[in-house]
Amino acid sequence: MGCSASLPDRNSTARLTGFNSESNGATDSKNLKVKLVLLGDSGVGKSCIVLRFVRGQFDPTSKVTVGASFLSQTIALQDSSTVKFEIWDTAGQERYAALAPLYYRGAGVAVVVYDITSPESFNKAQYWVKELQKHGSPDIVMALVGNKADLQDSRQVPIQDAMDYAEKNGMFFIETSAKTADNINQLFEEIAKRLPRTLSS
Ligand SMILES: Nc1nc2c(ncn2[C@@H]2O[C@H](COP(=O)(O)OP(=O)(O)OP(=O)(O)O)[C@@H](O)[C@H]2O)c(=O)[nH]1
Ligand SMILES: [Mg+2]
Repeated sequence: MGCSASLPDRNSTARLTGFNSESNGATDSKNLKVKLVLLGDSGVGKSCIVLRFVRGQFDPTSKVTVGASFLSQTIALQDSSTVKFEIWDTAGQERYAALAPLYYRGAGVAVVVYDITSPESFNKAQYWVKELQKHGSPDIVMALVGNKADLQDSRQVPIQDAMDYAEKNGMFFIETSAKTADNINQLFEEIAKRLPRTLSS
């Protein structure tokens, strides 16, 4: 079973918006709702990151995502504010690349994922960053994520290269492991902290 295949289809409840406050449309900077899109090469672990974040599970036999999958998760921050992430987990296979704009348009957050054992996936991540810079929302919060950090012995993307790239492009950077859960919650918490608080619906 794939990391996304076990998730319920909640497309019908999706709202294709960027930042929004909750509470029936009233301005409420303490309860944000944000559309988040995951982009990156096939096999880097996007669906596994989402499954780990939402369900606390890992699927070593994860199958490729077809089209995209949607699910949501709300987190509470230390200041008692909440952020509801409406997550679009896109398909990384080349044949689905043309669909990506449907998911990143209007997104308040983009999480661009690569695999630390794959330089090709790091190149692909840079392609997505450029694409977002050209066609994404101007105020989009972008995170660069080096996944599979548990595979240190097979590392091929130096952490410094990724840090430098992220800094140059104004992105938040973190290495994660969906397998061990390392830094998965931290990724979403750090994104939540970086969201603009003054926007109303
Ligand atoms: N070792 C290790 N393997 C991982 C990790 N995350 C995912 N994997 C494995 O990588 C493979 C691909 O994971 P997916 O989450 O399905 O990849 P994806 O990015 O969603 O791929 P597409 O849906 O095709 O875009 C699976 O075999 C996972 O078990 C990780 O953190 N560490
Ligand atoms: Mg997937």
